[in-house]
Amino acid sequence: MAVYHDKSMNPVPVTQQQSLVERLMKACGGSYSPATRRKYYISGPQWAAAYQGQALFHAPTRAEVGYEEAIRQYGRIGIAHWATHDTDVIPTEAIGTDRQAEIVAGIKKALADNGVACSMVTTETFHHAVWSASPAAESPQVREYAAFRVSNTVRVGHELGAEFAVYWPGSLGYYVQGAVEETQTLKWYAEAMNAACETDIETAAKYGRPTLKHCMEAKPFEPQAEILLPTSDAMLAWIGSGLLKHPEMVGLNPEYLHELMWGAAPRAALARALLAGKLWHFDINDGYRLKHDVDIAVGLVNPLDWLNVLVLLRSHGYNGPFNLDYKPPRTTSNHGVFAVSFPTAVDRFITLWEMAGEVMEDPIIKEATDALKAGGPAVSGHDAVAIFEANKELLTLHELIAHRLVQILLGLHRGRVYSV
Ligand code: GLT
Ligand code: MN
Ligand code: MN
Repeated sequence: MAVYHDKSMNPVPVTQQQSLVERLMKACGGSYSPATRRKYYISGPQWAAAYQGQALFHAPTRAEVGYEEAIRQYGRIGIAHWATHDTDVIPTEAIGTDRQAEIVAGIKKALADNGVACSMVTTETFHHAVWSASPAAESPQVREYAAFRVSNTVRVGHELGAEFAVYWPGSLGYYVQGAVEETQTLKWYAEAMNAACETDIETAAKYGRPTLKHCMEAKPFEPQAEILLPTSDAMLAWIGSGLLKHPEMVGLNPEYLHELMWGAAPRAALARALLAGKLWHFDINDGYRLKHDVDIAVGLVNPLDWLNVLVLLRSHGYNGPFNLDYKPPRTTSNHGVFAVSFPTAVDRFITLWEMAGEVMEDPIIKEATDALKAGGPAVSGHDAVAIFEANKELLTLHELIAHRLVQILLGLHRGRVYSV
């Protein structure tokens, strides 16, 4: 019979497991203070804190976490902003009722008590059975209900002081081909966005606030098999298609992993959004190419790519939210969610942000980049071989820059040496 218990290992009593986690967290070398963390426009979604570890093939491993607890913990950690779906906090049947008003009042109190601000609201248009044929379904009743839901979310957003509204059309698509006519569905979906923007203009005037920034979030696959707006680029085309009454009110909320999932270079996708003036909100997380939406915390899989993403954003003055849209793994306990998962995600982000600043000031990278831009000596005429020869040696700098970026990531520029 197999021996499962190795006698040289001491089982860790249940009562000592949390303190072990706390001690090893300290041994990891400390953390940023809540005051430092609050300086960044970082938001914690209600659904990330509340995620219970469930999935299609996975039963939940954690207990529910309500908004009071999530907001309290975010405030304690120094995550100064909170974001939510309507139905994360308001049961579907209470949407638009007096019960909603009571819940919203409770949320306002929790935010104020914990020094947390609501940055973003989003409408759940994917989970409930009513969305089974998408929010832009053939049925006029469904579409009228979708317009009501997004408009209601806009009003809740103003009530809570949000700046952004996010839309994730993950159910806008199909499993079986032929029944859904794509151009019609995209037009109907635009009608919902138009309703949200019109409600926003009215509501903002009533509250004396600026209108919200309406941000589209793409995901290439899941939950529908085929998705009509699968990438940020597809959304830019839809925003500019002429279907929207207020295209200037609508931008993007790219998610790092959602771009990686379809095989894109997230940094290039972000660059295209920047050029279009539409990079307004950013969901930060990590994961793997061509896999499902694993929503791993920022920097745990692709820290070098993340460093490069942040160099791009820092050098273009991106000042929108960094939304921690990840899912604490189902192996992390309720205690671990707020003792390890969120603080470490925030601290990796801040470290990578700081390192991006170091990259931008690094004299080696700077000199190499300037030399590449200066190019080699002038060549007369259009002699391709001569032009190549004049620049050839400089091009080695591409690889040197990549090496230097890894050195910065590994801390070699700050004292780590090759020999041990
Ligand atoms: C859902 C999705 C996320 C989106 C949310 C916004 S919904 O949790 O997986 O990536 O950001 O509605
Ligand atoms: Mn997201
Ligand atoms: Mn995701």
